[in-house]
Amino acid sequence: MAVLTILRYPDPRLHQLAKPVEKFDERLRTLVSDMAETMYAAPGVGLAATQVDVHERLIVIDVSDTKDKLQVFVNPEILGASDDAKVYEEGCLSVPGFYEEVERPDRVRVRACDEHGKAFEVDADGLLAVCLQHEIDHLNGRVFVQYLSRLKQSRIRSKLLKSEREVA
Ligand code: QAP
Ligand code: CO
Repeated sequence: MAVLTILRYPDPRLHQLAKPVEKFDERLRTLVSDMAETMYAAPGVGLAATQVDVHERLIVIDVSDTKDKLQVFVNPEILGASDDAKVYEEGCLSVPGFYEEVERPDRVRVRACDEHGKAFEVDADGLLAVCLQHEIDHLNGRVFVQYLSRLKQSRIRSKLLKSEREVA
């Protein structure tokens, strides 16, 4: 088990398109457990492989209060989304300290595989629906700040670049 390094916006690697997972092997299961450990350590509710610089279609999510309900989505696909949308205040482990309102479909139906290659489908609403859409965006190279105005994006970008310089 290992806590992995999380890429920070505006790292260009956050905009890479992730490739489908082809082999459901021990390497994949080690990555799943390292990503789960990384998410719980943060702490966060969701993490996409892209955020740990692995450009494969894999997400871990735990939206439970007790933090004991890990959900693994390999090669997730959005099959359908509700017409009605909802605004949610989102954050991101790759954009630490920033929370902004984003509007997305209220409910989504997602098909994925677990870490053993077994296919399943979920009808998600509430936080799980937001989280699935946010994390699938990461796999497609999209960070939630890209839904904000150019002005907000550039403010967030320069504040994070400045805090990186201060740490160095
Ligand atoms: C994505 O985000 C998400 O800024 C997961 O300083 C967020 O786990 C989906 C976090 C909101 C739905 C709603 C953020 C931790 C965690 C921070 C996260 C921070 C520390 C974000
Ligand atoms: Co994120």
